[in-house]
Amino acid sequence: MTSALLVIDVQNDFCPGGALAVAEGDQVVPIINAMIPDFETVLYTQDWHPADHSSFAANHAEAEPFSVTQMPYGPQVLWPTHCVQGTHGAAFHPDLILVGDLIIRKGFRWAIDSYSAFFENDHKTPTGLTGYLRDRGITTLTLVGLATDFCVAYSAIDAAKQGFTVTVATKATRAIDLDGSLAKAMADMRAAGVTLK
Ligand code: VGL
Ligand code: ZN
Repeated sequence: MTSALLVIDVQNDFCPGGALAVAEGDQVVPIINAMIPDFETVLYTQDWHPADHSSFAANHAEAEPFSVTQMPYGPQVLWPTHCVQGTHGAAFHPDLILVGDLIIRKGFRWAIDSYSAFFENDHKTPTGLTGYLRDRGITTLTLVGLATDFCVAYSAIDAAKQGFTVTVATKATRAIDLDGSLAKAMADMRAAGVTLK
């Protein structure tokens, strides 16, 4: 069994004071830092949007942040502008230890959002992470980071569907919790065979 730690979106905009702040988002940083030495391989994702990204409410006439719109690939929450490429908000939390083998950026195509580290929100366009992990002989993943009910959950479910053995270390995650999204994400992860620890 070769295992890796997959650190999801621990970026300034998801921490208190950020554009899409997750309550207590920064509290995962010391917990993740303490876990890192236990893993031979550490991978990170970075939400990385162009300023005109179609997932931003500001780029839709009269749309409120946190409303839902219909995209060609299905329903999409319209978010406050966040994690714009090259900005402070898109940078990793300054205290996060970056010892990584790989940083995978996602959400950089104007027309499509990407919550999952594996597939964009059409559930079809691959990021290449599956191939990377298989090539490295990695079979087992532990996921941590932000936010539990969006990027962590989507990544965990896709990883399980791709045949990886997946654990989410919930002490090292925090949630947005939009309209019951956390309870739904927990149920969906369990149904997909993800271990919640
Ligand atoms: C995320 C909403 C929009 C996340 C990213 O990292 O969970 N959520 N973009
Ligand atoms: Zn985003």
